Amino acid sequence: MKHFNFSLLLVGLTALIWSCSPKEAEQKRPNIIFIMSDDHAYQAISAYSNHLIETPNIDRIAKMGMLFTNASVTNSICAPSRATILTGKHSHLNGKIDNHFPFDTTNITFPKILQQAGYQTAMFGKLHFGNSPKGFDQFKILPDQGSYYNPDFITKNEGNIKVEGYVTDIVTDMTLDWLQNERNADQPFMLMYLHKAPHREWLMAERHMNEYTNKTFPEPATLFDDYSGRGSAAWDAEMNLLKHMNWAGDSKLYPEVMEEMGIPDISGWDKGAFDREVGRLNPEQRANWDKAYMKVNKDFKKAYPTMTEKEKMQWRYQRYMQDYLGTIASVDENVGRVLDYLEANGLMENTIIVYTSDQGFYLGEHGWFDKRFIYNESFKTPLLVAWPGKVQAGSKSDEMVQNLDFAQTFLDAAGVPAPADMQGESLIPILTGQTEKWTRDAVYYHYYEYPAVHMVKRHYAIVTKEYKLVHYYFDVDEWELIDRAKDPQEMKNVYDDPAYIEIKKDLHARLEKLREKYGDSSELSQEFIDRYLDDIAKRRAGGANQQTVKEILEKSGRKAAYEFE
Ligand code: SGN
Ligand code: CA
Repeated sequence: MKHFNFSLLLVGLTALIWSCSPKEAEQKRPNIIFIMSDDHAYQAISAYSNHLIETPNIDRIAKMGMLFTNASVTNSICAPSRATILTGKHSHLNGKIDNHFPFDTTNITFPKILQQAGYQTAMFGKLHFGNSPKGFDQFKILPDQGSYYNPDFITKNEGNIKVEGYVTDIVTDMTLDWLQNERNADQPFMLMYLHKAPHREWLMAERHMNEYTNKTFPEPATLFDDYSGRGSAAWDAEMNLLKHMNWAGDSKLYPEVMEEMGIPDISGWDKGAFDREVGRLNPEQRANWDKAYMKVNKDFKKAYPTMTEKEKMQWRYQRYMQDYLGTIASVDENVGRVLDYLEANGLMENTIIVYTSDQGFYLGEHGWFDKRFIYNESFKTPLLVAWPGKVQAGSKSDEMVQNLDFAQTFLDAAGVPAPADMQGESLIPILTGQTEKWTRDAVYYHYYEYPAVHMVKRHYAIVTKEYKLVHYYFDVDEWELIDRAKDPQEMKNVYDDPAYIEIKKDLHARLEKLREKYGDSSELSQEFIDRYLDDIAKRRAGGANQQTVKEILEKSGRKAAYEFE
């Protein structure tokens, strides 16, 4: 009912605003292109640092506009981040707390509002909601996680289709085709161009395989972290490159090579993952794939029998980076194609171009891959925004902005009022150099998907520019305090250090206030926990080890009444 009233009000308001002088107003309303990749770490964008890869095209956006060095997410995992982006609300309010439940499409989202306000809307690529997007005039999306090779798409007008080729190129072709042939020049547009890459299992385009499988990358300083300075959450997580990464599915060993070398299947879906992805290639594509990866396998067979544990870790890191960064090479090229199109067609002038990721990612820091944790590499996310004429070229901001802020930013840019219950803040003041209007000094974080794949414990936190105060809960009750300035690599929990008594007190009080402000509470979390436990029973915890899940549930005093195989 609340939503219905709001929509009516909105239609009325926008009609009022745009009826005065439609022509003039239409010209002013900016187009919006929201480019998002999946799991793209800021460490792998050269506008942030070029120690791993050059991304000249993504960097063009920062050169034309603003680079955010302190952008973060509210819940570092795929579908919840996307839900927060669309709704401008924290997970506990939009209901999408983890990857498991489908998104509640009755939520008010900024695309729905912009569509009602006269924007032409389209989405291409990965959504990962378990249902189709609402508020879009056109969409072609990948089902669930999607595939890298010869991917399937769910489309608004053509049903389900399979397209031959490489996913990053195809999603871009669809985007360019829409810009060229479907875009209505009389309307402003809001386009979501959403890459699957560089998501696991990191499969690159044929044209990059030879180059990237032969590259060597610098190791992060914390590759051999033993987690001794922190609590049980870091210890218990299953994200270690050596211990938890699949040898076939991730590192691209042929299943028969694994067998020959006596390497066991770690996750239970290792060889299946290899077949699922590589098995999609047609014979010609497969022959090209083999050209690069047979060499990788041959070299490995020679080296493996005498490798130390340390060398195995190093090998896995190199393999990981080769494939992960190889997928980013295609993302960068394709972002370049879209920017070139905008330039060639006079669309740069009045278009907001955003490049971001659904969250950050560990590239071997702390010995990890994946995300979920509040430690910097996955809490922070890349954010580059261009808006020629409005945002100063080559500018930078270290303000604590979040994915929570996109909805209100876009509505603000379009001159459309945002619903009062959206929880972000418009970034327009920062983008246009009026930073004195930006007052946020802390952000709130809450991660829920546990017990589940990668076993990162539930936690909520307050983050300021100086500190992180984190509470791990569910089957533990542990607090962590990180001094961000003194310990940028986040190796030491100083919660029990007497030097931090006052700081701790202050942060606890501020955390409580933030939880109140955003309407999060233990009671609400309990409701979600119960819902989640039901889900575990049904879905077998999304790849997590069932024995571990059972033990965790028992240990935390929660029912063991569920059936486990
Ligand atoms: C899959 C991946 C996980 C990943 C989740 C969530 N395993 O389960 O490593 O954390 O997706 O990723 S895989 O072997 O199937 O790739 S998310 O980006 O969708 O949140
Ligand atoms: Ca993701």
